[in-house]
Amino acid sequence: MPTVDARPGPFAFDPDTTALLVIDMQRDFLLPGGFGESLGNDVAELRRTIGPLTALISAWRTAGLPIIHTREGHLPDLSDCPPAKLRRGPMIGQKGTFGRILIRGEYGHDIIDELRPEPGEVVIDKPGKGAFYATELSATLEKLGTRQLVVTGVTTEVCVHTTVREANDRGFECLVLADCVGSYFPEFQQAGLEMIAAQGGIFGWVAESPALLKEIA
Ligand code: C5J
Repeated sequence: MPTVDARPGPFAFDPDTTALLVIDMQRDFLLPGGFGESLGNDVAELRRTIGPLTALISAWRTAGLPIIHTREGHLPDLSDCPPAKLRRGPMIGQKGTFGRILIRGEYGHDIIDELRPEPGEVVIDKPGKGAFYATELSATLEKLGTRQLVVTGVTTEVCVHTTVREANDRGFECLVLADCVGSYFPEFQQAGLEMIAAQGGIFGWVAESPALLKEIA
């Protein structure tokens, strides 16, 4: 079985039952001048994931393994956005540089050009931080026969963490790739990754993408 050099220990995986999850690599979060930057964030902290993710997605496609992309966002009438989320994120639904912020169908809500999904790849729209909540992700993974997830995307301590925790509770083994996940806050990036691998891998494993690429080349 292919085995990745990871923390807290080797991550052995069966390619037949492993899927790549690419979380929320959306223009609203990553583009200069967009929503993320308008909140005072440095989008360069997220954009450093684009190069490693491009290489990983390309290799994953060549290996013929499943890729699932997610997008955080809401229906145009915001009926799927809990009032509590809106109270703490009043910009959701407002007009931004790239259309209404975090609204499905708007330019800013979609995935960045560099990582555009290919036909046949699943794209899951999610209203929450976790990719399992109020989505078809569980059913999709069941149909694929997935037991292990390689988790990438943004942001490390929010949607990546929430999804890894949800996945862990559902019995999936998660490998999080440090160079393919990003946070606006370097200290959260570091702590977020440490939390996953701590205590014998309480939520999963952490590795760098070259260690995985070697195994699928
Ligand atoms: C956030 C996300 N940070 N995709 N969303 O609001 O992590």
